[in-house]
Amino acid sequence: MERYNPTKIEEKWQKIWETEQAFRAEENGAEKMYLAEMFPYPSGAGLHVGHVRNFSIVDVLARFYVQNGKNVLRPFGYDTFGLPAENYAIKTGISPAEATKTNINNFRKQAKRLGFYIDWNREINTSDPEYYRWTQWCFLQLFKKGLAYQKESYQWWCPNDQTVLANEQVENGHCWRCGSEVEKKKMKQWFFKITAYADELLDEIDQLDWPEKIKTMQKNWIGRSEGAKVKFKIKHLPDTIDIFTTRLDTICGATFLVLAPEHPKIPDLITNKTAEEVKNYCAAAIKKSEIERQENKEKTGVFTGSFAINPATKEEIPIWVSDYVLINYGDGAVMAVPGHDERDFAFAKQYHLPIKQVISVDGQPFDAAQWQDWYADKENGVLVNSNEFNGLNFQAAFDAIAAKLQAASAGEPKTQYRLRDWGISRQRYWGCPVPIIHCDTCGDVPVPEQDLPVVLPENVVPDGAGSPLAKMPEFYETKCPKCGGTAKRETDTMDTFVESSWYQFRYMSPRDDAHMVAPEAAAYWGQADQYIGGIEHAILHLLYARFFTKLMNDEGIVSVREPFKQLLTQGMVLAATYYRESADGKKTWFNPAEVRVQTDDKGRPVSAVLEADGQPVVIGGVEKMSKSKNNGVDPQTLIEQY
Ligand code: ANZ
Ligand code: ZN
Repeated sequence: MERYNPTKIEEKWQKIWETEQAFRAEENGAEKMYLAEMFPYPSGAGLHVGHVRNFSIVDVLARFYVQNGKNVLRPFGYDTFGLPAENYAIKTGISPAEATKTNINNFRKQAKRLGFYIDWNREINTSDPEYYRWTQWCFLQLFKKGLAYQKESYQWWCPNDQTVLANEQVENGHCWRCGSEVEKKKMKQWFFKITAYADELLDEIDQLDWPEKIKTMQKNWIGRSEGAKVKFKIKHLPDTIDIFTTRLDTICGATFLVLAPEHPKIPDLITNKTAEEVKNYCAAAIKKSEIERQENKEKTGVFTGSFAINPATKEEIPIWVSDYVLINYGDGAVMAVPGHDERDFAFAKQYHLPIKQVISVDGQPFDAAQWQDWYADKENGVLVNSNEFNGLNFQAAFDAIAAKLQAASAGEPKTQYRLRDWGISRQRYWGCPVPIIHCDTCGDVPVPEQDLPVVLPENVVPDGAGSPLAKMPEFYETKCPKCGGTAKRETDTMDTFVESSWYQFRYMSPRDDAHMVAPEAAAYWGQADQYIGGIEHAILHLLYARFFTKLMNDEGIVSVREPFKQLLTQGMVLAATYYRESADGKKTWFNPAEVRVQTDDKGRPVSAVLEADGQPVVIGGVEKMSKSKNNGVDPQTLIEQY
């Protein structure tokens, strides 16, 4: 029998598919099915088998639904802005624009060779000015509504990549991309007000046909906490320290306040006697990573020298500073209740501060010398040592205390989120320019819509030392659109996650030069019915894409409020590893393609030799494909073989 010969057969059909545009999608009124993968970053290495796996799943679905009479849209594109392209340019001296072109051509060729069901008429590339002009246009709409704004704040700074990172891009105190330990730096940055959508982003998760695990990750990321804001009057000033607490019921046990070392009111609180010690403490603490500060180690801190008044007891309580309080959460200050919060307990022990019991559970004996887990029990406790609130349970106490504080304008119920506004400024070259002009007279002036896009200069090879745009007068020197005076163009570019937050809608009308998304196309295609990609995007990308969908829906651009109806997260592609170990314990890894494996009668590997010398190699574990283990497989060889 003749063996199936893919090279002979596929070439013929791939030509026919191409000339007949067999995979072209049109808005034709038939029942639609919109399928997409998370679009790839086209690296110089070409397609990885992980890509091939991802795209193949979408391919199978596309062909399945076509056979079932659906009008299938399966587009394809490239996520081209960002640090990897810029770092590659620094290394090779080839501009990101040029490398991107080459890499896209290679990716396209490989994807065509694989014969994927793709509507090639809809190809998009996010670093194409025809694409990012709409990112800029969208930015301007957000700016008008106050949803894009600038503020000075402490930012995560990656010393290696020389750029600011979003909260979401810091993993355990390290840069998500290069792994360097991050620092805090005070800078003026652009933000998107994602927190304005926190409730909706949280509440709508349950309606999504997504893996439970990812839904939970998103919920935790948004992190809604119900509690209260309380104003503690500063004893010697006509001013207050505001705090956020989820345990308002324990307020009569608040025996001191603790401020984050970055707290803006610290200078007003220090005295001649405490100034130096407080300043030194704060300077050292600010340099530490958030993870380091939250670790359960011995607490450190300093007394500011000032006192506040507990609004519930009218007692004078000392104001301290400690690094376990974070500036980015709540009000950057806590009312410390050492009797019922374990961290406050440890702090009070360390500095001999008073510990007061205000919650009792079943009359169990309270011992201020030793922490016990029931001290933190919110469900079963009733109030003690709390004046008129004695005997109340959590909810009753919360309501009564909140009412009393509210009447005295000293506090109110408050919902706090872990989610922060999305910092989108990057002091990097290879990204979408922020379409703002700074004028000394008029302030931040939006670039007029008819002047879009603000084109990123393409012939630039960054050197890794700061933003190249900030060193290019031909880019930043401009005239104010309002008063005509000399003005300076913004040189920050946007986080690449901005581009990938809305591309799924651009696919609907990729060549429309009058709309971000053509209204008829948006109405017809709605949302992606199925979206497929890596688990590594469970939080960042998917949350941002959901946020953008809501923004675009509010602007009347799209007809839906969620971008992806169903989500499938594919796993990692794994492969066997093979190695030899030298006498000093150094391992050399061999690619599976260089190795010949002997198997038993059940097909299980028993031994392996290196093809080149016929000598044995050790069979290692099956692991995620990586350069370090040399177990990657080039899809090209598989294409040729199969
Ligand atoms: C008094 C109290 C008593 C608290 C008690 C807890 C237990 P979640 O649930 O994460 O929202 N807190 C508030 N702001 C903080 C900050 N910037 N840095 C560190 N800790 C902060 O946590 C809310 C609780 O975390 C708040 O309630 C506050 O301590 C602390 F028995 O207030 B609590
Ligand atoms: Zn002006």
